[in-house]
Amino acid sequence: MNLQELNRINGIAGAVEFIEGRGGLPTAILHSTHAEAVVCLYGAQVLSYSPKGLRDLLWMSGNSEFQQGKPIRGGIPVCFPWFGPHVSDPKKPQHGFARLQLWTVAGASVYADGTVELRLSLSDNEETHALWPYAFAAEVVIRVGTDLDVTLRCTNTGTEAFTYTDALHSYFAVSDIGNVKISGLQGTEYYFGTATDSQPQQEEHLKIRQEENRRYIETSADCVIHDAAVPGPIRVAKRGSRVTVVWNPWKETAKQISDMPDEGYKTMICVEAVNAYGDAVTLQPGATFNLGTTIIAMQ
Ligand code: TA6
Repeated sequence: MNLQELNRINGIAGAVEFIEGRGGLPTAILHSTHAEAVVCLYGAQVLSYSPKGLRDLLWMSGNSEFQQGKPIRGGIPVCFPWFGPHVSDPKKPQHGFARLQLWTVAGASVYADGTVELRLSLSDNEETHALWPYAFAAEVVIRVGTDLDVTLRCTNTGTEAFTYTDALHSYFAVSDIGNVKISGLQGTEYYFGTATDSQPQQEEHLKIRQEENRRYIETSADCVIHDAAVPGPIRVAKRGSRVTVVWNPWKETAKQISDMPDEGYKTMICVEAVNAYGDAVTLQPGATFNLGTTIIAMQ
């Protein structure tokens, strides 16, 4: 569907507009009474979320390529149907294929309170069958209002059960990583990097002083990102997830990430709602599962 048709069928005057975005990728601009958001149809990826009068809460890499076949580095990448490397075939794309597919617009709405909703869908096709042999219907529902709410819904449309892992891999913009502390994870067990033993977080606040790739297990708690240089912390809530990942690549790893500026690690932190490790999702034929995250600017 070209942009003209997209706008004719799903556009809503003053609220939902489809444009040719960066790299020529079809992109939706969502204007609600409360906030503005930009969503790329490639990957069903939220690229930015700016509540009225506030900065963009999401981080986007200045080196992101916006090119089909490559992931977009920033915003909220959708990882599905696996999180991280594929368990048995490292040649398959990291974090699954959802962020590398062009999603279809399933609909858009404006609610009475001014919230704007965009629904994007993806179902199995030749490319997904080559990577994962199951029949599915996935939907990403993005609600832009006083908060940003994103749901990844997956239905098993086939005749056999399947198991998948997934994530809403949110990148948050921060003034400087040295100003940041994250609350909500005290006492929660986590695995650090490749460690095989977990340990509980002792501190009330997690401060990032080195490369961090922490996989917190058995937690559905909200996290709050405090930034000493920015008034109003960001609350990150989630649904349908028992794993939270906190990631910052720090200096050396950032240099090895081609689509991240060397200094990019200083202005971002990922706090991710995940189903993985002991928390994978198994769906029987006809069953549906929702993973959701809500991002709230606290003022
Ligand atoms: O969620 C953390 C993580 O899995 C890290 O291990 C790191 O690789 C990151 O995601 C980014 O992955 P990407 O494939 O987007 O480079």
